[in-house]
Amino acid sequence: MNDQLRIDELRSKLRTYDYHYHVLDDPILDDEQYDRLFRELVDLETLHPEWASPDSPTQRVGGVLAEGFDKVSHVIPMLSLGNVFSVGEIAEFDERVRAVAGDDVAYVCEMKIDGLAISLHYEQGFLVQGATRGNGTVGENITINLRTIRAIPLSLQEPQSLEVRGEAYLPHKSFRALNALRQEEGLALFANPRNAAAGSLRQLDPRVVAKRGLSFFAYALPDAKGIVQSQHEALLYMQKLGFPVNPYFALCHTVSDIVSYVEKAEKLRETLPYDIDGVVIKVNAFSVQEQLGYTAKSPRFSVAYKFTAQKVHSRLQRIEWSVGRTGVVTPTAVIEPVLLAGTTVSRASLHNEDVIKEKDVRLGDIVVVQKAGDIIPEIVGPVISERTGAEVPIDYPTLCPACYTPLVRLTDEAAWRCLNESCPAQQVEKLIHFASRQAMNIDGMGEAVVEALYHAGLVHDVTDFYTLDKNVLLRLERMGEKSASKLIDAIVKSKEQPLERVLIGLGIRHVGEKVAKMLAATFSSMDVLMQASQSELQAISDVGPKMAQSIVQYFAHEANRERVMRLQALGLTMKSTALEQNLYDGPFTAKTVVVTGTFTAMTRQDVVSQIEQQGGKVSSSVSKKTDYVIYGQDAGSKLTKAQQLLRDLPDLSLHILTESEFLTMLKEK
Ligand code: 0OW
Repeated sequence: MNDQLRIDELRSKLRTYDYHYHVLDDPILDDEQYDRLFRELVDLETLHPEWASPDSPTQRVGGVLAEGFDKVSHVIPMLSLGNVFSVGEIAEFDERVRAVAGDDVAYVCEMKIDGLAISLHYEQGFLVQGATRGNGTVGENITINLRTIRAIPLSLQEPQSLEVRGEAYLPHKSFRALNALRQEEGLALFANPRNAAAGSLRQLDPRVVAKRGLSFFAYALPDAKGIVQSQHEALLYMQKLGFPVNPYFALCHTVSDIVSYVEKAEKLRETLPYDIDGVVIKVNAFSVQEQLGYTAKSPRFSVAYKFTAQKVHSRLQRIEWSVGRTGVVTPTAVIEPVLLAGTTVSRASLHNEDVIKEKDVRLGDIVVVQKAGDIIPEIVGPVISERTGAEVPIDYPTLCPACYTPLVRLTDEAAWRCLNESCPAQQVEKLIHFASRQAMNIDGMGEAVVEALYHAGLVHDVTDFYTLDKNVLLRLERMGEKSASKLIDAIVKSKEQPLERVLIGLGIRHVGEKVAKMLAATFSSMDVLMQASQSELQAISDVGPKMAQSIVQYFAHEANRERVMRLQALGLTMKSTALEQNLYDGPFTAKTVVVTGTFTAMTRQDVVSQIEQQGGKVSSSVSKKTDYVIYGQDAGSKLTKAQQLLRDLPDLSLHILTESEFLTMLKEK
């Protein structure tokens, strides 16, 4: 093959590989093969400068070191976007659009890439200029830097002359690598990928930019020149021209379509390999976009819904009081539905009376609602400036909302409690908890079924679950034949749940998942655990005195012991994991240990069996292979040999331990 043909073939191959890797995010060649082809093309182009071409893949990193960047003006301004933060504001945007465009309007929603807005100009299909947004009308000519971004095509699939706009951004992977490098070089780290992208594109040396791993998503044709008539078509067209377009765009026809897109985007956000900071909502038809036009600052046909900084305002409508399985009465704020971090929120936690008093939250207040770390939302406090004087202070109930027993507040607690053991609300909560996923995990035994069984008088205590049969279940409304037998099977299956899950299900105060696992891994059966003394329990790491006392008190209670025995009689196996629990996970696992001298706290044999129990090997002589030497009193030559070894070979991984150091390490296990 002659050189010219080979040059054309190499250029086309490398462009295809670039396209797959950077545009389709679907590499079809490994870097080593790519580099080999690239080098062959560079050699051939060096041999034949007459066949140079500006869109050859070898022409990405080139040009002279710039002292600075020339200014370029944007014929069509690159404006910023108006921001919206709530469903209400999305609806207001929609109303404004419909007021002009009528009811037959559609939108395109796109991920709002958190990078740098860029303008790319192509002449006859070749990239001739790349610029930053700047102030919207004047930007910086950073063509030589943008050429290094392999996601940006140097030439188009068609010889079009047009402008494409999009976002240059730094994927998380490149961002982490860049900051790791800066960390090593003692340079200041970039705060976020957006700053890193901006800093990278301002580099004067394109070779530096090329190494940063920047990427690009196209999202607008400022002047579609009649080629396409809508944003949706424009995105598809830019894909056809060879641009990477963010794949999550969608046509939306109503506010609720947009809201569900936003909710999906918020969830997706945690998994995307690049930062997004919201959703861009655009009127789809360009004719309607023209009708709407621009304000001085931003288009009227597009807004950016910004993911909330996790705080929004809403009106506090009322308080609901619920009684938990331990009798604690908890206030839940019912608020006007509001979009918060991707979900529509209508309830938020108010914790307890102290919180209500200290925040001075009143019925009718506009309140600040936040989602701290994506758990249930909470009320931060009232917006005092919005007060009209009509707000009503909140009175904590004095009687249990479920059984009207007077509530009590224990001295050192903030919570008001209902102490009535047979309080229906508490019974139901206990049953729900027992059947729940983290306890006995009885498939199909959700809150609604438990409530129905309880109020039908079919189940009162957790043991009643195991006396249910299908016919009894069929008496429940909306319980069909199939779901009844499935539920019975699930109940029977739950009998095999291990001891730790039964302990969680019983809801012993202060005993959560972690401690339940500890107990089940320490005691060989429920019976042994039920006899355990306070000191035996406290000897277990993570079991404090309060917890040990709560466990002893629980089993000292006749009714609780009877419940456990009834559950055993009903076939629950409550298998302990102490037996098969993998003891081989201590500091001496797979270690070679020499024991020497006499011990006080335990016999020498105890020391040996403790080590062997962890899968350690006890040997009689000290060598370079010894990991530990444990010595008691009157330790002899073995200890001196170990000390000599350490003097000769300071890097030897040999540790010499006194008896008490050994005991401390055992405790830490
Ligand atoms: N950041 C983005 C994005 C986008 C503009 C152009 C036409 C209407 C607004 O992902 N997907 N789509 C647009 O469309 N703009 C975006 O970002 C803008 C650019 C300038 C300020 C915003 O970051």
